[in-house]
Amino acid sequence: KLVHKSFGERVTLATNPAAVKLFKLMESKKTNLAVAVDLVNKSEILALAEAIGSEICCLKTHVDIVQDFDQDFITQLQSIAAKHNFIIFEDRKFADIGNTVKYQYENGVYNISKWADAVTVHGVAGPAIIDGFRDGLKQKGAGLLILAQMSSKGSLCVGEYTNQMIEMGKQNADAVLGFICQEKLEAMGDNFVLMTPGIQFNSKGDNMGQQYNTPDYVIKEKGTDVIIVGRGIYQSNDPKSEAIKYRQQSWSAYESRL
Ligand code: 5FU
Repeated sequence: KLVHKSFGERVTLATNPAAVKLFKLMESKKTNLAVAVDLVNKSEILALAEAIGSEICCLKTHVDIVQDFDQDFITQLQSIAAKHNFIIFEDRKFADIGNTVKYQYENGVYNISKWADAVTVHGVAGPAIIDGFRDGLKQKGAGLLILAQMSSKGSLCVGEYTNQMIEMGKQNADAVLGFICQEKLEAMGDNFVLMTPGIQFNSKGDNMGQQYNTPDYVIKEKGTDVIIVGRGIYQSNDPKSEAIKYRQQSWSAYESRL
């Protein structure tokens, strides 16, 4: 059985600035709920962010699905994040060589490095990918989330690959905020934030490989820190009250393991 430290204790162990910020935020705001807002219109995303902002620690974006993306979208999202005190994390899943991801992170239409507090990375190209992020991360005080495991059926991020991803994080703890995973493995330690997608109360999965667990299960039984909920919240009739339910279950699961 794993022994769990509180987010407050883990603030002092974290070495990435965004990890420090997130542990502090979760401890003070008392929420470990992240919401994946996979909507395709700027106004819908901003309205949802405003509605649920008080309940969440992170808002996860897929910025490349936003049909009417513009700089004003980012400006408004950042002001909602500041008002309600949550971080913004872009689930871009970078996976190329260091030199290319540097361009993808800092340039193009989205300028992700200017506004995202965290971004996701596949380590399949090897650890040098992280060098492509260092300048951009430093300027913003941001962090990387390494994909150690995935929620989808037949995922190849398993076994020795997962172990190598944990090792990559530990070797680059200045740049790495944490892991996207389905369970806490002992090697992950206490200085990283663990985030788990594939969470829903009322469904076991979709028809495209997604697999769901409950907040209770992944936090108590699997030892994760933050749950990432998408359709379970943004497709519900009342996203705000649904977010409150996910928040309550995930926070009390966290408290019960201390
Ligand atoms: F890394 C991962 C993963 O392993 N599974 C995921 O589902 C990321 N995701 C993301 O979490 C995915 O891209 C969606 O944005 C979100 C889950 O959304 P859902 O609607 O709750 O299934």
